[in-house]
Amino acid sequence: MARPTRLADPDISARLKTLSGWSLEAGKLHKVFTFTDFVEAWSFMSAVALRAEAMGHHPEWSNVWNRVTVDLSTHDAGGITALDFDLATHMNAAAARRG
Ligand code: H2B
Repeated sequence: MARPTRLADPDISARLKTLSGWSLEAGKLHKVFTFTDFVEAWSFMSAVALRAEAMGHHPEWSNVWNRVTVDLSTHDAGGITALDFDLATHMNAAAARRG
């Protein structure tokens, strides 16, 4: 699969406006997801991990009990690409399904 190229800053800003809860931090798409408990947080991570693997695109993330902190960028492209926005959109949907 052809890898996408990095997006320009104005494009990133425009796309961020349509993506609930995400911001630009240190050149990456950043969001902290909070769930009711650890099981919900881990369930979210499990579901997203399978999607990420299928995409061949993997998040930088960490978990503390009910909290999952995520930073997305495309290492191969040296910045943020459409793949990061695809994964971020999927994460928002996966989180919404878990309240
Ligand atoms: N994940 C992320 N976030 N960025 C990448 O550039 C990337 C990846 N590259 N997952 C993929 C794996 C690449 O190394 C493999 C060969 O597809």
